[in-house]
Amino acid sequence: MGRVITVGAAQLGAIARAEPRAQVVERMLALLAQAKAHGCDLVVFPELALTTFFPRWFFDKQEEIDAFFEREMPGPDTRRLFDSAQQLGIGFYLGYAELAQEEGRTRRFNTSILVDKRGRIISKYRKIHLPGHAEHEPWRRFQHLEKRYFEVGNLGWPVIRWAFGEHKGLFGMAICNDRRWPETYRVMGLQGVEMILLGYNTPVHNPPAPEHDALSHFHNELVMQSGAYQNGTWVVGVAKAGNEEGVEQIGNSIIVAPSGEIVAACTTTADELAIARCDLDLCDSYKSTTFNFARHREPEQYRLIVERKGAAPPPE
Ligand code: CDT
Repeated sequence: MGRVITVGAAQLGAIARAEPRAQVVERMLALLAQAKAHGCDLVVFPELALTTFFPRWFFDKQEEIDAFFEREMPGPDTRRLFDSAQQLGIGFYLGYAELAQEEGRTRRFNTSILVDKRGRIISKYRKIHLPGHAEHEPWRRFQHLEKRYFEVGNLGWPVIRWAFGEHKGLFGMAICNDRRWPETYRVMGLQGVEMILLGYNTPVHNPPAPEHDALSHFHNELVMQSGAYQNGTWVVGVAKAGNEEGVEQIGNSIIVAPSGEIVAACTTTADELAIARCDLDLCDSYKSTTFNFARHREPEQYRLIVERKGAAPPPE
């Protein structure tokens, strides 16, 4: 039988700057209901799912920036998502901009949460790999100011044991640019992760390296497929897609098995649900053989190489 969790990759199409959160939540509720009708235990929404991808603009007024942030979760507009999750008995991953009061100051993070089938937040992650730049760069067709608007996440990559039904599994989270870095998967792989949930907003055009544009789908699949395989874990990657305020964003939301194979994918750049029955027991076939970390990793060698800042000199 295995430990099967049915997962919905709930891709969102473009969100206009003027679109109110309540309307976006309405779109998400429709996807939640659709997911429930197909027997999903868990739905994964994108990064910064409640608003347009605001780091594409330079704002100099803090109140303009803060209008895109959530001060509480659930808040007045998002409460319905939590209520619906509880009524339907379905969990969800949600990415949002978090404004927190911590250490006696206001802090801003690019955050995701995992909410269980009773509508309770059971895990939180704050994005570590913030891409882009911190200063206004007017030469770009659009900005990518994540380094200006967010702090680097300070929660590590927690992996939690979640009983999603009659079975339990080990779940972790990552956000967008994190997926391009092997450390993201490996830090969770070392904690035994069995499913990584990951939302993203990826423009087709990368202003500093337009020569990569034609490879944006290839790179998207490459990193998630290799991260899944090399750590024997499922990866659920979900996009905010389509032409958002003149910026084309990739869709290409995928569910990847521990074999590295894509088992479900969205085919549009609109609101769309891709569903897969994911057996967490499949992880073991990789974790206990090719990627048996205890048997085959050589952390002492890695440490020596890093300390030496390179390979050993050739023997005399
Ligand atoms: N949101 C986010 O992290 N986007 C980045 C764009 C980088 S351009 C290659 C991403 O990695 O998709």
